[in-house]
Amino acid sequence: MSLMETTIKANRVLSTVEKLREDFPILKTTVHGKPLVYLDNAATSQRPSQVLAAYCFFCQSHNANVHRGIHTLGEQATDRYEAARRKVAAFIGAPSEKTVVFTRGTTESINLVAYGYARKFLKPGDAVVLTPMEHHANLVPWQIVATTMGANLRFWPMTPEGTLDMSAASDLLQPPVKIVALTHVSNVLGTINPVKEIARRAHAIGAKMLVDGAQAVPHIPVNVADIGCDFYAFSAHKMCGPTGVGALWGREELLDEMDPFMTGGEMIREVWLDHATWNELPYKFEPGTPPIAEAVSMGAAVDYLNHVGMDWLQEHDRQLVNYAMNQLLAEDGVKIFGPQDGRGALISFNVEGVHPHDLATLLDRDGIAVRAGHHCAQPLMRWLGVPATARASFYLYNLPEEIDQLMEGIRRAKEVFAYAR
Ligand code: 7TS
Repeated sequence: MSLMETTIKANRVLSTVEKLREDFPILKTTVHGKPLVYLDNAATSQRPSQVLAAYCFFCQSHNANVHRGIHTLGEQATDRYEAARRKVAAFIGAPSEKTVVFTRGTTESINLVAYGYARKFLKPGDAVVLTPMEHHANLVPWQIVATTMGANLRFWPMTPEGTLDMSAASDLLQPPVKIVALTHVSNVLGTINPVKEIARRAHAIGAKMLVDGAQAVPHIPVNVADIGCDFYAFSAHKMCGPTGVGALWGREELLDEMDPFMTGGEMIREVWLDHATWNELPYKFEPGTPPIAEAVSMGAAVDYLNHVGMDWLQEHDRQLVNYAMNQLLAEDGVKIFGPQDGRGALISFNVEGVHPHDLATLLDRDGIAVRAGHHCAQPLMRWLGVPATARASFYLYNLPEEIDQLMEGIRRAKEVFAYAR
């Protein structure tokens, strides 16, 4: 591509961002008297007016419980809840909407597989393969289920730059491995894992594969059929949607064989005093009153991301991350964690002589929101040899100027701490 074409493309991306920012009322907020610079999108993203309006409209016009009432509002609520499921299913390339279960989010989706599938099918001596870069949500449920079932956990070795060492695959993926569970995109390293290749290799030994897509679905076009995995988990609140809702996609035959994780109303077909039978998919896994307005707004978030365009979003993320990466690499005393290329829309880093918590506190005074801490990945922090990192994470409304402000904030923090020493 010529320089001119590149510039035109970059300008188009920028003017689009300026327009998109108008959709996010919170971006006009000030923090400590400074305009908000929101760089904590990997923790949760902001919501556009369209998604907020969808929530309000549902509550004002169609609020009722779902799958129960013969009355008009009940039918309208059910129609909208099921329409949201169809949107979510189409967004991730799910072959059937029956295979999309609404949950409270990624954490619950993974627990559903660990308790509903693994606790039923794992046998003593079986193994579950995980990676050291997992969020606790994709580690602790497996620890508990493996202990209960007498199974073992195996961990995929990583290269020094924080990618999976693919040369270890043949040794690692051997019977008695029954489940491989890994993140699509690391919430600390930004690493994008080769999930398609790993699914193929897992299936070659008869293992099932779960992908934690919490950091992927908001940022990259995801197609579960193309990946070829067995389960895929994600949350609405990192993709312009509300908290309290997310989804699990699973292969129909596996969801059929699985036990329910939680039981009660709605997930049953028939109940006697001493036993019960289960409802059809996906209701077997949706006990009680679901997060109805939240699911409807998750559907609105999908509409919004489709309107923005996932290909555009991916390119925008790539430009922002490259811009931030180049600046951070050029800054004295900054150490970056994770691969330099081919990464997701976030960068974890530390500044020499400044604790990440102090850095985040100083940045907050300038209105800049970043996360500092272990990012719910304590084993990964040990692997990195640090107690914590700072992390800047980007989304569709972030601008290069905001990265410039981050860099200025980092420089000010360096000065404060040089002076303090
Ligand atoms: N998996 C990954 C890869 C994540 O990044 C997160 C949340 C979860 C699972 C859990 O998602 P939840 O919606 O069920 O909470 N990650 C983060 C983060 O990096 N900072 O705050 C939350």
